[in-house]
Amino acid sequence: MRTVLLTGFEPFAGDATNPSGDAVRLVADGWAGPERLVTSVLPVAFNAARLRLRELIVEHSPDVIIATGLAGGRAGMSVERIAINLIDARIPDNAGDQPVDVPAVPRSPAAHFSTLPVKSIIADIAAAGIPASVSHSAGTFVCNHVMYTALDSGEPGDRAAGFIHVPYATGSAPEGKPSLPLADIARALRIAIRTSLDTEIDVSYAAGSIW
Ligand code: PCA
Repeated sequence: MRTVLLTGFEPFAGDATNPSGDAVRLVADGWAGPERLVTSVLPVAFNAARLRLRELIVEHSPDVIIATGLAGGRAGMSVERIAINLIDARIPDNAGDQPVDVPAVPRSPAAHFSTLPVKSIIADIAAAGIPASVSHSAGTFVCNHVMYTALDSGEPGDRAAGFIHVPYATGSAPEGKPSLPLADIARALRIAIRTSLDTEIDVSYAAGSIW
């Protein structure tokens, strides 16, 4: 039986909630298989998140890893294409660490591309009426670090791994910030899981940006 690992994050930066962790809990509650779904809400801390993710990978040998986090201010589901080997934390993480200008993993490649079917996921989420787009930067904070860790762990070809940033959830978004209902964020993640399991070769269509 194939195993999917889906992660979200706990709240950070003084927020009361994190829609990524909340949506992951919703997906876990409603999961009916047939694949095995393992979920985890990770700490927003560089070292602890990396350690926890690596433990989960060793324990469960997932075939698909979809890590998620909040990108407050983005308007829809934002499927990340690339993780870079760089930490430049603008704020301290939840453990009080604020590394600046250091590699995520010393002596590892400068970057890793997502091995999820990024464009198929975006097309399928959009077809369900939920806004989704490709992103070419997961930032330089804990989300990028977790995406890099997921892609830097294990032999390439073993599994599909990547990251999806979610917007604020309606009701907990700061004034004037874009949001989606939490139920739609969870629905989009369910679609991303199914598409990742079912797609062998990603579709190709123009979805890049000029700047
Ligand atoms: N978003 C942050 C870290 C945790 C989260 O949900 C990020 O984008 O790095």
